[in-house]
Amino acid sequence: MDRDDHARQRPDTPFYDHASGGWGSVRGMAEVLADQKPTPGAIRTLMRQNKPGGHMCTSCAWTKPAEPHLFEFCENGAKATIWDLTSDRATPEFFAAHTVTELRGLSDHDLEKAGRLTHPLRYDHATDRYLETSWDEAFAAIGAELRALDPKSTVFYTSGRASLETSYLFQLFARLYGHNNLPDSSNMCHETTSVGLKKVTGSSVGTCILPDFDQCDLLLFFGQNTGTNSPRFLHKLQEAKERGCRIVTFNPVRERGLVEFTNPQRPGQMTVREPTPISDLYLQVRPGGDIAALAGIIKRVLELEDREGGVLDRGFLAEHTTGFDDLAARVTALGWGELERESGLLRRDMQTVADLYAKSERVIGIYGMGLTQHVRGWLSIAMLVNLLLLRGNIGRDGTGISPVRGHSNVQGQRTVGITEKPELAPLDKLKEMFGFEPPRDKGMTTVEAAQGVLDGTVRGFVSLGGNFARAIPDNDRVEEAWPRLALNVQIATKLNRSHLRPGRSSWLLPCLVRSEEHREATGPQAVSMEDSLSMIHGSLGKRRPASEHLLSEPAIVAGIAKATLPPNPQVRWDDWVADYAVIRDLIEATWPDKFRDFNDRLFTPGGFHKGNAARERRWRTESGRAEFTTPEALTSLGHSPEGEEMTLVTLRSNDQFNTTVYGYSDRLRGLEGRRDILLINPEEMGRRGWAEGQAVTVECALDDGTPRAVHGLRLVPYDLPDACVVAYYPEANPLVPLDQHDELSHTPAYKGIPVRLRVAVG
Ligand SMILES: Nc1nc2c(c(=O)[nH]1)N[C@H]1C(S)=C(S)[C@@H](COP(=O)(O)OP(=O)(O)OC[C@H]3O[C@@H](n4cnc5c(=O)[nH]c(N)nc54)[C@H](O)[C@@H]3O)O[C@H]1N2
Ligand SMILES: Nc1nc2c(c(=O)[nH]1)N[C@H]1C(S)=C(S)[C@@H](COP(=O)(O)OP(=O)(O)OC[C@H]3O[C@@H](n4cnc5c(=O)[nH]c(N)nc54)[C@H](O)[C@@H]3O)O[C@H]1N2
Ligand SMILES: [Mo]
Repeated sequence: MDRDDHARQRPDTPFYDHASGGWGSVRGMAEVLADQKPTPGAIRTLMRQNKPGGHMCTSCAWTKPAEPHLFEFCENGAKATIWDLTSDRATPEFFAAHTVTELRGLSDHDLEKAGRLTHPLRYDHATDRYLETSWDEAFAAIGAELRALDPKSTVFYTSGRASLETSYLFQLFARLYGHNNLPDSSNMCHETTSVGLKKVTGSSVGTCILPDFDQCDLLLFFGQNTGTNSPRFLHKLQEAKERGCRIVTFNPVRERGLVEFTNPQRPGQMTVREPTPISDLYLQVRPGGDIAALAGIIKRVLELEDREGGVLDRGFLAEHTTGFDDLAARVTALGWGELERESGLLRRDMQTVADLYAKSERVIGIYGMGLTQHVRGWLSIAMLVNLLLLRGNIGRDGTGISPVRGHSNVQGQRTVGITEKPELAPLDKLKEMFGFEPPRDKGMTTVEAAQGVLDGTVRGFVSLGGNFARAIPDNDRVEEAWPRLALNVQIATKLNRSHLRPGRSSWLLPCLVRSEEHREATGPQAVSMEDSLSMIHGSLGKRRPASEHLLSEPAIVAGIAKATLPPNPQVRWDDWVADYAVIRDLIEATWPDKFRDFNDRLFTPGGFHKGNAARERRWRTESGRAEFTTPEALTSLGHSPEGEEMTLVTLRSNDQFNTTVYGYSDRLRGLEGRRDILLINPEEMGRRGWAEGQAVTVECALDDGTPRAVHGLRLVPYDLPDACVVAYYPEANPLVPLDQHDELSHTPAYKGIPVRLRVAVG
């Protein structure tokens, strides 16, 4: 295979002319340091990041190894921590100086740049301002509002940062109060995994652990941007490459981190500047083309089996799987023409991957939002599982399926009962432990919660972190409807747009960040989280809090719960908040298998594994076996682009964490200075007679009676497949219809929206 063919970027489009990592990442950190002016000691705090006894990074969910590097943080992890430890403060004086209407005029970056929230705040309609309040007043008023509302008309949202301890209390509060409306950011993210992977393997999370990455000989990467979104993973990839592992990437965008990497932690490599090539083959699949690409690879593997034999793991197929014959018949009948058309790849490339796959003994499939955020995201995941199953690449050392999760504890929140699906929560156990009748009816997903805000059936919203109103599809429509809420409670660290459309009764409650000391009645407390590889870690914050008026998240959840619920001798909010070890005992009592000796094992270096049945080839599926899936469709898009229609992919830059915009440098894509841009292939641009820098209007091409447009995006020629354009999230979210989502899990189809472009007038 000719690496040059695939690893070289089109020279006539912008790109970052260096490897990821390297000096550029050091500069990236320096820029945020200059912007945020962190409080003294912040660098010392960074040195404790992701180390046993220290705090766990609030950025991505990539695992924290048992033997950490001296600097076990990356450019983006450092940015996240420095962002938390800024010396800027959004004080009551700041809010006195600005009406909420004025604040709505600020960008996402400038809102958070106002600094850490310092006091509990209440929205005052008369002055259109947030005013200082006391915790007692806030809890009492919120409790009274919640008691007056029908519990089923309220939503308790979580963003995937809150600890296992906080999350446990939050889900218990929701159920004691009377609903399962517990959507979380996962509903916009890896819910496709929770539902799709569970359907076919019986396990809702990935099967790999860290040592698997030391043994595999082939890694297949689908739609996960490691260099930006989980940069510490690049160290493992570099090691894997150095011992001869092959890496093949499927991604419409040439992401620098998967092309080559200079390790900023290896001084030698920094000075001689010889990057490690990462992908042996970089395949620019069409958005939504993964199903067809995988079908092509599987087709070729089956051809090899017919020709040479010994390719399939027949013993594994017979003992552990079901549905192989149907899959084989369907895939064999597919023509290369349609596979090339749907995937955007050449037959030759799919065959090369299949040949590599057939020769590899240990293969891992890795994926991110490029698979999950599509109408048939679940089927893309099922197709990747199909491929892995053919040669028994699940449930053996050095093999497996590895979704890379987003927020640092998003996987853990689901583990401790944050779910809108009652069948996934141990309701009988909760009933027995706390002496109440938990609600059994299905709760709302994120999409349903947003629809409920739009149609007025959702009356109260309690948000444990996050920026719901900004992160969801159709965000401008939902934002307009937001003031109709009777109650809006936002537990947050910094100001964002979800705080700026106050409902009748609106509260902004500031909390500690993870690196700060959580001092409660019995002394400083540790919290815990679960990473992408199902490892559970303790985290101890040591920094002095940004303000003496802050409370911890457990204290805030307990404060609201106590003010809302009737007394119950089995529910001892004060005792639990006084000593988080007691909450961990409750977690252990609820899930004894996963959390055995939780408190004793809290600071296990590298974390402790919660276990995974599919990893042990126990399949908790409907059939009791790993399930092959026959693809009924070859695209994960909900539409087939016709004529002038294109597919819009929305992406994160290297200078943001979700809706938190650190700055305007998307360094690893060679894009600097602005976010109001639309990436487009130069041929597409030329064909339409358009020029670089021209302003365009992007319209959603789905005709459901609701016009959706974003105006004034500047065209940037970029190395992309045909009929595909790329814009930043969350700016592009008004183009994403709420009802365009994964068929099974309802994860929004943020990566596959049909759009039309027209030249902006004026
Ligand atoms: N620094 C930083 N780190 C983060 C985050 C952040 O915003 N900033 N966010 C966190 C969160 S919550 C999450 S969920 C993760 C997200 O991390 P990722 O899963 O990497 O998510 P994205 O950056 O949205 O998109 C992933 C990739 O999918 C590709 N892609 C788009 N469509 C397709 C397709 O149809 N097929 C294929 N094969 N690829 C496609 C895109 O080009 C992009 O490279 O990162 C987490 N870590
Ligand atoms: N178009 C498009 N939309 C998307 C995506 C996409 O790829 N494209 N990705 C989706 C994905 S994967 C996700 S996960 C969602 C993200 O959705 P969310 O998780 O809801 O959003 P974030 O931007 O992570 O939330 C940022 C806010 O969290 C608060 N915060 C930060 N730290 C803490 C803390 O420690 N405690 C508390 N209480 N609050 C804190 C701050 O106030 C900050 O403003 O967005 C989704 N939306
Ligand atoms: Mo996410």
